[in-house]
Amino acid sequence: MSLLEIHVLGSPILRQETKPVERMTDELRRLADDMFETMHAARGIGLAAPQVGRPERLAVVDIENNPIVVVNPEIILTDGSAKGEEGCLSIPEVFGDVDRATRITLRAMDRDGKPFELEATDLLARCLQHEIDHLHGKLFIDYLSFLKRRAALAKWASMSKDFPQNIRKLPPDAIAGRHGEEL
Ligand code: K1U
Ligand code: ZN
Repeated sequence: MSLLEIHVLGSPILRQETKPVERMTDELRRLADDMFETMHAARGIGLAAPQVGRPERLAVVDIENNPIVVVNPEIILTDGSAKGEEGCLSIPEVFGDVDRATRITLRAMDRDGKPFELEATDLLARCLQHEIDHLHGKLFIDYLSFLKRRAALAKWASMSKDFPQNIRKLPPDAIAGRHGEEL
């Protein structure tokens, strides 16, 4: 497996619509594996293909040791709503509260291309909505009020120079187990 580079705010691919996956291939399964490794190394709970510079409609999430690959995900039901804090591996150290559905049902393909439906609540539902937004070029800062978005962008402006070409390279020693322990 390999650590992938993460595209950060300012990289055009983060604002592009993704392309539906027609058929799962070994190459896309390898991409999903590399995305899990990158997400764990960055201490994240989700990662979408555009964040690693790929145009496919594919994302991974892992909360409490429950790794899930979603390919061409579609939310078919939502219920409830709650505000909760979000971060983004493509906008490091910027956080904001976002209103999201507290329960969702989604339809997707798994890493073998098999269709499935998943009901998710709370943090898993929030994370899946965040990842599906990435697949449509949307970022959590788009939901912030004018003032909070301006503050978030000001914080980002002070940090973006640390990411030449809008690329975040994780140090090789960032590779760690799922709970942060060194291997
Ligand atoms: O897609 C991403 O950028 C990953 C992002 C997913 C996410 C986090 C929080 C709420 C919704 C979606 C992250 O993993 S950010 C880092 C993180 O682990 C985290 C940050 C804030 C709250 C909880 C977790
Ligand atoms: Zn994100």
